[in-house]
Amino acid sequence: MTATAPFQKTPGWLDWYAGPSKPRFKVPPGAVDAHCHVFGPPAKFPYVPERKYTPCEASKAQLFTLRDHLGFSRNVIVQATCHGADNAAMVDALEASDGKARGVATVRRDVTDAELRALHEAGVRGVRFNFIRRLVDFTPKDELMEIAGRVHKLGWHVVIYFEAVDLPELWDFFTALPTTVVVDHMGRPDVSKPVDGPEFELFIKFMTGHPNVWSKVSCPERLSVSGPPALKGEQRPYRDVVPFARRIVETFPDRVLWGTDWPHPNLKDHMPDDGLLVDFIPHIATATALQHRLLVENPMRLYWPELS
Ligand code: 0GY
Repeated sequence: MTATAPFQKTPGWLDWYAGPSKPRFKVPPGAVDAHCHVFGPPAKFPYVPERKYTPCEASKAQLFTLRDHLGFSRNVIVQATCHGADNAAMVDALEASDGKARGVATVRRDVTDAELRALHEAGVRGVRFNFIRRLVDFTPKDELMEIAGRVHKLGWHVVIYFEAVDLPELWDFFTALPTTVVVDHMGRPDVSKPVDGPEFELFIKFMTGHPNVWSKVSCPERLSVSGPPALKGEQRPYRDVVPFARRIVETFPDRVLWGTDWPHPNLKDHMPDDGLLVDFIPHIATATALQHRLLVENPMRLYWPELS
């Protein structure tokens, strides 16, 4: 039995796409992939027992190779639930990045101030609160609010991941957070519903009424019902997601981020070509100035303010 045998990946899980195409869209110099992960290697960084899935390995070296291939300059590495509150694999990647990666951690109430300072030193600038039931067990909101108060003092932000149907129930908690709040994947709208229907209007109201709320306009491959283009040359990849992402980019141009979500955990039907995901960007940020804010100015302001 090998050291990694207890970490057989979840049945049905697709491996990440090994030969991504070169994007046709050239990202601006200094672009940041603001949502991606590293997994393992499990022999060194084991997955936590409470995880809901076991991923395939996705190393820091593979992430940095993808960054260069796609034309990006920097990464924001987000702690994934399979590593729980053990941030070691993410921190290891930050430390190997030569300052080109920042991180978003998961911490529990018992994290010490010294541990938070060490995470900051490594490049962590936020914590993630996950409300997706298939990914995590419930954490009491008072514990999360206490963590938010502590990381606020370090100048960090809170990343929230939830499904659109749960926004009404989570509204009071989200709007009480003292930090900048970054929403993963546009709050996972149901894109088969109208872009001006009540569900997405509530998300727009959330961002409009709360200038501390940002959104990642990421993960068309997760949200799309129409799916990827049949052919690489198709002009409108993930076309049903475009109106949703475009509306957010155009309404809140200074509060949007974009990321690949590599290595795309939990995808079972279709694994995106990351080059094609980059080609999605000009469909949602059509003007050069919007692309620059989305890919460079906004992430730099949030993650590398000392350089922006
Ligand atoms: C994502 C999305 C997912 C997984 C995680 O931390 C995670 O395990 O975020 C998902 O399954 O939707 O952003 O990577």
